[in-house]
Amino acid sequence: MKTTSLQINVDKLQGQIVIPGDKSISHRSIMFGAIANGTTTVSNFLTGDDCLSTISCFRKLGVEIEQEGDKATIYGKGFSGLQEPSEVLDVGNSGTTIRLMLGILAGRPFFSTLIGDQSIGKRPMTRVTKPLLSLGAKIDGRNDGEYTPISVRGGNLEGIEYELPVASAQVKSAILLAGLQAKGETTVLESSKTRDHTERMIRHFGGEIQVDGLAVKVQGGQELKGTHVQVPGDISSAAFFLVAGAIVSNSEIILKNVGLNPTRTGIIDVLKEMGADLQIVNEKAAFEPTGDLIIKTSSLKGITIEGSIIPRLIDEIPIIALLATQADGVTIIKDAEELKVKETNRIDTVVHELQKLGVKIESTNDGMIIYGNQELTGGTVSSHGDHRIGMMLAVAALICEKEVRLENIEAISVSYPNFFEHLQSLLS
Ligand code: SPQ
Repeated sequence: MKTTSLQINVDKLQGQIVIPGDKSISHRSIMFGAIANGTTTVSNFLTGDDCLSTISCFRKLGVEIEQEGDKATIYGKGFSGLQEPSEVLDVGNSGTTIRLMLGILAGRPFFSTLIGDQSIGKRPMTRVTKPLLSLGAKIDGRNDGEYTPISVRGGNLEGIEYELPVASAQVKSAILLAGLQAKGETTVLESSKTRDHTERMIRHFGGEIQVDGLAVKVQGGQELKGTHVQVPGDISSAAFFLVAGAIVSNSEIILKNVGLNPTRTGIIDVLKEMGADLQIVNEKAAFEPTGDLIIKTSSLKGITIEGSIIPRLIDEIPIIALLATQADGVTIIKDAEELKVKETNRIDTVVHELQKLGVKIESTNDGMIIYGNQELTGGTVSSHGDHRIGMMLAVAALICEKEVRLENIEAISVSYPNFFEHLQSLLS
């Protein structure tokens, strides 16, 4: 576990960053490349640890994948080309890998076992395994199937209609991936719209999917065809620099090639509602839309964030909490219980770590209350092995008065391996 002193008390951030590939889309580019027939090429693939875990799992399922830097080529042979693995599939720290793979493996007539790191071992899996069991897969795991290790013997699936008890793109995606291998039709009914990258990928790979409001339907037995995937920059990574630019004095940052899928842009809505000086330029339509973002030092006001916007910014709540410390007035975050089952309990870790820096912030059952106009002091903080907490604390340090030491800094490479290089480029 590495501990580092962070850059503090910065007087400006200036420059331009090309945001690395989207994590959710990079995972799916490998998965869809593997289950499609023919060759898939991927550009701007994210080389974060999580996406490399996805590649390693599919290689163990017999899929030939070449990857060099941000380019990947997958030689897919369809669902039936996946082979029984002779080793356990290790997803590392990646919830997306394990949950989406469960959907794929649910339809495969062979035995496989999935494991992950300590954090994965605490994340709930019955939200995925329960609907997959009703499609007909045989799945078991520790604590009645709730936790890893999880074993799957798949095959002979029948389509179902399933109402999601939680707003989760991972659960929706797992059911759709199983549904593609099931007899008949599979319908997922969402409670709130979650990120729709899986739906877009199905179409991009030549499949059909119907989306009618919160109802998503796929027919089983479709053939997907290999294609090219241009991964946009990750708005969840851009969020750290959007907030840094807004809260550090004398700043102007240009963020290039950011994914602007409307199911992910809650952070932009929040920044605008809080009064940030944010501009979107060079918007481009594609299977995943993109644009460039320009953020300048801003005067902010506190707001309440709740309801259907929450799934559109769920991964940005740690950095939004920091943003709110610099706003005029109180910010309240509600309806965000899902934060408790991420890489860490992100309500507790955000509140405790920011308190260590002298911030006045309180946790609630489903979110937090953050007081504005605060001066941050300094201290020793920890990522607790959670990449988003680590990056939020590194941005917090920029406005701290005294030394800040960050423990377990290496977690950041899960989603943003060159985060510190990019931050450094804005300081010089
Ligand atoms: O992959 P993992 O570990 O679950 O990653 C996180 C993150 O912060 O990077 C969550 F901890 O993102 C999830 C996100 O919260 C990625 C994701 C996806 O790609 O489908 C969906 C969201 O999770 P969920 O549980 O709401 O479906």
